[in-house]
Amino acid sequence: MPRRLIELPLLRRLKPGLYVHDEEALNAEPALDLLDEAITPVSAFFIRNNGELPDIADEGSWTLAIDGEVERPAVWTLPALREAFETVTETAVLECAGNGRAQFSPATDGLPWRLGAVGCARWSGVRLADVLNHAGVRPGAVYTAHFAPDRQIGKPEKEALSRGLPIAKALAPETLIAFAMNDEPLPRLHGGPLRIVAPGYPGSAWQKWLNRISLRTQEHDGEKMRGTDYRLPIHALRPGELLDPTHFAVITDMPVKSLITRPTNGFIVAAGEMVAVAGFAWSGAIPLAAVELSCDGGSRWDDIALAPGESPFAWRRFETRLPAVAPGPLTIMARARDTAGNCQPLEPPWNPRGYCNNQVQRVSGTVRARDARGLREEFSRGI
Ligand SMILES: Nc1nc2c(c(=O)[nH]1)N[C@H]1C(S)=C(S)[C@@H](COP(=O)(O)O)O[C@H]1N2
Ligand SMILES: [Mo]
Repeated sequence: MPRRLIELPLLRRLKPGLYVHDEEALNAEPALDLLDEAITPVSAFFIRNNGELPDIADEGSWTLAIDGEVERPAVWTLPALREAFETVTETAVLECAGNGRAQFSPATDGLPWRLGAVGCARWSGVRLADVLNHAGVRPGAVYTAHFAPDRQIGKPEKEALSRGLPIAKALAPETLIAFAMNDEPLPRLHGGPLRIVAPGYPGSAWQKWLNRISLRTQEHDGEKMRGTDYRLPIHALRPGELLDPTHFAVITDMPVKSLITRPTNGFIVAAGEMVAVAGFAWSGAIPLAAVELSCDGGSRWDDIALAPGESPFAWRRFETRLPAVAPGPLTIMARARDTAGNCQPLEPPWNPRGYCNNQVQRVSGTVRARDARGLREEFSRGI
């Protein structure tokens, strides 16, 4: 067995409050109240690995090779890369395409993520475009291919993941080769020393432990780029329908979505009190337009103010207080909409691998009656 980058007890110390789905590859997501901050701290950020964590003994000898359809192939050391290009910082949401998969019915293959495989961080690095332009992009280049040393569990000859980007996204100003997260050196668990940051694209496109970029004349067909992996059916499929992988397309821009981070499921509030409701909304390429809340199961939706985002790819905060009127169950729902009119659906958009579930989230709690005893206690406490 290769030495593991970190063992479970250390992960629990580094990231307390994360639910660990899978101890072998270390896949873990936070409870939603840990996400109640504009910038997700590293300690609460989910981790997703398709294989074994690579054992990176010596960061000093790390190199990044640029080859394929370029005029001048290059090999960069970390200091040379940082010296040659401008460092930029982009605040952006990173969300796993499988976030919310557990809510699909019938269930699909894949890690049963709840709603926590998402976070918003400050990513610093160099623009991928600057590095590619320095190498000279040949006219035939249409796609990037990204490589990393991690391997599938128990299969040292098989790459864990090798994905890429359409050349337009690779050359877009927001796309980075990042070496820092929240103003700290990029942690190994999050792909340090170097990772791709592709704002608005699914997490799978954010290659960690990046050591080679190759420009290609066709869509990259590396590990987890083919078949139904990180791909959606072009036409809606019903559960059980026969799958033809040629009718699937690579997931690019993520759909509009929102997350209520406060209160959490199981909340209890006394009748007549106010419930503090807060969360975030975000989208992929199409800008966010609005967020609405409903407290009556979706009959009535009320617009709620959205704070400005730190950048176009950051999530945006909403915060309000709702009166808990009648005793009984209370369900709060949030629904985001983008400027093209796309809206979060009430039912999950089913697909065979359970990707891109942006269904409206339901947070349920109880409004307690203010009984005589409660009132007496409040009286004795002088409230
Ligand atoms: N080398 C490598 N990069 C990878 C992966 C991986 O398994 N290996 N997983 C991808 C997936 S599916 C996601 S969602 C994100 C998760 O990033 P995080 O672990 O920093 O949260 O990393 C992506 N980059
Ligand atoms: Mo992912």
